Amino acid sequence: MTRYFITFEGGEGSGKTTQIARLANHLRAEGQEVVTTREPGGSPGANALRHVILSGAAERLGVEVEAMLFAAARADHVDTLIRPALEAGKIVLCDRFHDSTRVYQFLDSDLDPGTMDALERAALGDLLPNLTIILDVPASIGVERARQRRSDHSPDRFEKEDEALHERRRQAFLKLAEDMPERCVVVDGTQDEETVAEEIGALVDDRLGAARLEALGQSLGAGKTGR
Ligand code: T5A
Repeated sequence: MTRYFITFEGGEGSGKTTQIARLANHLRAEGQEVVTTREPGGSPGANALRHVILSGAAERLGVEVEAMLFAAARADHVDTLIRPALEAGKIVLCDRFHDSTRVYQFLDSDLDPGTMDALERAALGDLLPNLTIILDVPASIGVERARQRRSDHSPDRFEKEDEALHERRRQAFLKLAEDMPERCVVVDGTQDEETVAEEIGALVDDRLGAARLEALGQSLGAGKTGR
């Protein structure tokens, strides 16, 4: 069993949901226990807040309150679903996580960066993803994909924002990857679904192999000192 936490990030319609489902199938076929989840949401408490946030009901309260609501939803999600699943040795795949708050709530905002750090500490404690896959697509493509998919309902709080802002968010995700190359890997989401899935499958197999070797090394080291 390999305890491992993978988050998927990127703009609207970048293919996160599609690729999480494919990666979960790939890992289950290898015999891994996998939990898939998403934000905002993923637990009963967080799902209640998802509706408040995405309906736009909280928008008039301002970006700081929205950031707090995302953090509150995340705290519940982490405590009731993510941490227990990891402690049980499972692989958790999460559609958006704290990097989305960094990009959506803090980009272009005059919020104090200290607020962001404090909210992250409150929601995450010492938990960080082992790997973050950033699916990169130009905003024009992602917005169009999201528009086609939702044909039967109106755009949510964030989908309705203009394309230039979505493109700035894309650049902000790329900057996160540049700043944290160990954790964040950018995958070209404009490729066809199958090619993206193969690239992600190979990347994750590699990382899991390295994590298992490291865990083995640690347990052998502990065995030696215990003798
Ligand atoms: N938010 C979230 C914040 O502001 N702060 C936060 O802290 C958090 C956690 C969540 C919103 O909340 C914001 C960000 C978001 O605006 P959501 O409804 O959960 O909203 O939606 P998103 O996470 O934005 O995800 P989407 O559902 O819009 O897109 P996905 O999951 O990236 O894309 P997916 O897989 O659904 O694909 C979209 C369409 O494209 C097709 C699919 O078939 C589908 O029709 N597609 C492809 N087409 C061509 N080539 C490919 N490679 C394709 N892959 C998928």
